Amino acid sequence: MKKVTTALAGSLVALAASAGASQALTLYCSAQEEWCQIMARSFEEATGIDVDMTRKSSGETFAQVKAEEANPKGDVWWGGTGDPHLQAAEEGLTEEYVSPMREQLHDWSIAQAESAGNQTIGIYSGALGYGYNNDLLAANNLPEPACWKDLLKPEYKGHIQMANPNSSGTAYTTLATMVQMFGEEEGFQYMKDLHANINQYTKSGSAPIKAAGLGETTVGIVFMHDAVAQVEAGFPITVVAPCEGTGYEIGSMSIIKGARNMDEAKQFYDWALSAEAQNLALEVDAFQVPSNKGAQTSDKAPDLSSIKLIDYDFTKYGSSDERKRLLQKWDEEVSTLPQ
Ligand code: S7P
Repeated sequence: MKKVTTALAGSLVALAASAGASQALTLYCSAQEEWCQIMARSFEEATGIDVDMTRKSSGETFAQVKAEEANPKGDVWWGGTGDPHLQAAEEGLTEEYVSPMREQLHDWSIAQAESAGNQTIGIYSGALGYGYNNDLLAANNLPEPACWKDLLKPEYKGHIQMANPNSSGTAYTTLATMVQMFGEEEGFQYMKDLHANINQYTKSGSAPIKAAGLGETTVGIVFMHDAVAQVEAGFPITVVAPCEGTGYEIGSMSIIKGARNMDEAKQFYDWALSAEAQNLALEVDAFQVPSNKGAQTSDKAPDLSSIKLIDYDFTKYGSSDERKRLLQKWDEEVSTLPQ
């Protein structure tokens, strides 16, 4: 594996050198900032190609790619939940590409690509859950929550934070998970009852657990790996895999249709699928499960095989009509309710 990835990096450097010094790549990144930074800088080092990286949440990046459709400015969209990548594929915003690295990937990553005409691919996976601040929970005499439905108890009023599902892939995954787990009517009732306990809808999906770490909210609804990152950073957080079961993401990558730097985009894409590139996650405490079979999963990463995962329907909930419909319904029926 090492030989393959070293050879890959070598040929990327040679390609970059032969094409002159003015190469550049515009990268839209929707994973956590530190991971985005190390990916950008390491690709620059491996290839000599300058990377102009912007970090935005998944829903925000989708909106930007859509807004730039007639005049694309980005080359690659790396990271973020798979649903908006699938929507982008369906709306013709991303480019079909079959990477030679594909044989190194897990089936779930390839399935994501095949379901979208090879216009996206899975780069990592992670389960949804929540985390709570142990000190705040004790100080407020709150019971330890263990299930999704625990979060609806009136004593949690003002203690729970989550992101806005329009901007955040994490929060859209939460909404789609409730609809799949409880059915549409009960799922929306869940979101309405939860709304009564929410203190703030943030823009970014991981912000609620960072706030919990700092003692600004008791509970943050996030991907479990983002809660583990706070534990590793030394904050008094307990990570919860909800008792009813939970949804999960296939974090994805897509090449933007009409990319100005298509060769560089494909080089980044191939490199980002290598075990070497995916192992960079370990250097920045990113605890997702990588899609390259040879990449390492941190021993601190939530063990997906021991979590009750629902059979998340990525095709349906990543479809343009369904994502738009659910977001509009949440805007009209949930976000407008008094708290
Ligand atoms: O922080 C990592 C992560 O949870 O963030 C991505 C997320 O979609 C981006 O944040 P938003 O929720 O704000 O969109 C996930 O893909 C990733 O695992």
